[in-house]
This record gives sequence, structure tokens and C-alpha cells, in this order.
Amino acid sequence: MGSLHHLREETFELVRVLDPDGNLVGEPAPDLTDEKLLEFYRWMVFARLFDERCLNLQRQGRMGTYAPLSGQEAAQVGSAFALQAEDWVFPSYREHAVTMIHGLPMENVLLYWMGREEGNQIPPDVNVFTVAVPIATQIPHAVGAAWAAKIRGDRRAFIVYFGDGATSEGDFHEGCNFAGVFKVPLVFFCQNNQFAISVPLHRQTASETIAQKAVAYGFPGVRVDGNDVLAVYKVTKEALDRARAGEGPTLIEAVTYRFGPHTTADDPTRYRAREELEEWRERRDPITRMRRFLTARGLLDEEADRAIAEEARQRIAAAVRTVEQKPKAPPESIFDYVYAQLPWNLQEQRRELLEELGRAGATEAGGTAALGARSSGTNAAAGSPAGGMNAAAPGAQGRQGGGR
Ligand SMILES: Cc1ncc(C[n+]2csc(CCOP(=O)(O)OP(=O)(O)O)c2C)c(N)n1
Ligand SMILES: [Mg+2]
Repeated sequence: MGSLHHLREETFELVRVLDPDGNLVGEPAPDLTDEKLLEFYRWMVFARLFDERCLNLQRQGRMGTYAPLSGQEAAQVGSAFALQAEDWVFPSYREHAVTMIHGLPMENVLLYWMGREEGNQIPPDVNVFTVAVPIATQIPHAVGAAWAAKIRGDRRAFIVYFGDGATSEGDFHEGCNFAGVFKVPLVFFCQNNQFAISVPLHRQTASETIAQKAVAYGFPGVRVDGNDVLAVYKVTKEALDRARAGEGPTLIEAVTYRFGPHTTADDPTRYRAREELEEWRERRDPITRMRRFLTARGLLDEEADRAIAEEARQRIAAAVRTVEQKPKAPPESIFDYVYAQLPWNLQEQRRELLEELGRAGATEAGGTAALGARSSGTNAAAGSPAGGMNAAAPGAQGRQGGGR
């Protein structure tokens, strides 16, 4: 069997800038101003608190199912800050921090998870695609969009986010193959949080790493410590620069861990050992790591840290208030937003629902109302999400903060 080649894991060594204690190790730190370093930290704290708030809202019946990101703040903040405003983000369902950093108003994210379609109405100047819940379907979309940009001679880059579980889907492999052949300007960003709901990584793939899967498709793979915001920023920026320079795709595997449940509908104690969670939470928390680094540099003390958290809490509270003041969505709005012209069977169902609700208009032919322009006025919020919600996120001006 000596002629069989084995990829060695060492080929995909973990790229690191900070060790878990916040000391500089390995790769040189990226060239960032003190203000930018603090901005990374502010966003990580904001993301953690946003997550906690959403979990509480869900438990109180004020939000539907929610997919938490806690534990993955460095992977999200580091990669999102590597983007330029004109780049495009194709998220899965867990990238709340990424999408908000890239300009999606906090209101949209809250509305989406509250079951409101307005959450999916992305402001036209925000280059974020809608949430993809079916696993890996966003990958071929991103490949196609990146390829189209390349054909048009557009020099922007694209990034697509997905999990470890998504790498078992055909869409991932087809997307990688296409991207490699056509050298599209796309970064495949895998947040390997060790689980696909209850399925652990070793049941997902026999590969030693996810990064090495890129080899088969003819482009580079990088394995980065996903809880090290500086390392994530560095490798993502390099990959995006490659994309912009016409050198084609890169697969990044950000090794991380989700602290909470898969979604609010999940009980992770049934499939994860407590010790494993504690090891990651106590020893490898991405926020603690950055806090230690900033504190050692004299950029952060306890008082400043408390102020950062307090400011984030207030902004989140204000956004929740705004969103909850919007009129409730009418039940029949479940028939909107998919079809321009409602098929006959759905028209029938819509009519039945209106009859059930005892509502006037039950006899009207449904499905012809334009999006967000329903005459009842009950959906008045549609088409007008977002107003100024960038101000509700750290950095106030979103990514216009400059320097990236
Ligand atoms: C095509 C498809 N199959 C199954 C599901 C059910 N499902 C929802 S999330 C998930 C796990 C995905 O795991 P991973 O890709 O690692 O992402 P993570 O949730 O860990 O971020 C599955 C199987 C789905 N949404 N879509
Ligand atoms: Mg996963």
C-alpha cells in the first residue's frame, strides 16, 4: 500500500495569532489600529449580548426559534471585518454578527427571527443575501453570483458561510468544483463548530480536516483557530485579496465551538459532554482571549469593558422596542412573498383562512396584492424596516467606520 498517498494533518496546521491567554504567538499580528482592535472587541461583546437577549426573548414567547452564535464571535467578527463594503455575503442562518457588521440593520435580524418577512427585505445598499435555512443551498448561489461578477469584469469578492455539516451536502461539492474550474472570486468560509445539530464532526466526515477538502478541487485550504479574531481576520483578508486579484477561491475552515444549543428547539445536554463544553467555555472563549490581549496592551480596563457591555445592552433594548412596536403581521401574510401570482390552490387556502378568521375580503381573489402593498394596512411595516438601525449596532456607522 506504499504507493497510496495520505494527506497529513500537519499540512493544515492551525493558523494562530493569539493563544488562549491572549499572548501573541505564531503568525505576526495583522496591521490594525488600536481603535480597530477595540472595534473587533466591541462587536464580539455585542454579538454575545445580542445572542443572550434573543434567547431570553424566545423563552418569553417574544421571538420564534432562534439559532445562537455564542462561541463563534471571533470567526464571525474577524471574517466580516476583512470584507470591503462592495463585497457580497451569502450567510446560512447563524451569521447574525457577520450580516450586521456588513450593514444589515439589527431590526432586520430581529424581525426575521420573530417570523416576520420584513426581516428578509434587505436594504438595497447592503450586500447581504437572505438567510438560507436549507443546508448548503447558499453555496451554489454564491458561486453563481461570484462567477457572474467575474464575467462582468467586476472586481468585488464574495464570501459564503456554512457549517461543518454542510460539507456533506452535494451543493458544497458541486459549488467547490465549479468555483475551482472557473476560478471564481469566492471565499468558502466554514465555521466548524464541531456539530451538525447532534452529529459530531467525526461522524460527518472521515477527512482529518475540512480545509484539506479544497485540495481535491484545485484551490487552497486554510485551517484557522476560529476563536482567534486576529487570525481569522488575517486569513480571510488574504483569501479575499486573492479573490479580488483573480486568483480564484479559497476554503477556510475556522475551528470553533458553539456554546449554546443548535437552536432554541434543541437540548445539547443530550449529545455533548459537559466537560467538553466547559473546556471550550473556560479555556477557549474568543471574547476572553481578545479581552486579555487588549488589557495587556493597555487598551481596555474593567471600567471600559463594563461601558462597552452597557452600551451594547442599551442599543439592543432600543432595537427590540422598535421592532415590538410594529403592528403584528396578519396571518394571511404567510401567502405573500413567494409567488408573484398565487397558484389556485393557495388562493383557495388563503380564502379559507380569511373565512376562518371571519374577515371581510374573504371572497376576494388572493395573491394579486403586490409585496408590502396590501390594502388592509395591517402590514404597514413591510417595506420600511431598518430605519437607522445601523445606529443600534456598535460602531454606529456600521462598516463605514473606515480602514478596511
Ligand atoms: C437540506 C437540509 N437538510 C437538513 C436540514 C436540517 N438541519 C438544520 S441545521 C442542520 C445542521 C447543520 O450543521 P452545520 O452545517 O454544521 O451548521 P451549524 O448549524 O452547526 O452552524 C440540519 C441537518 C436542513 N435545514 N436542510
Ligand atoms: Mg456545525
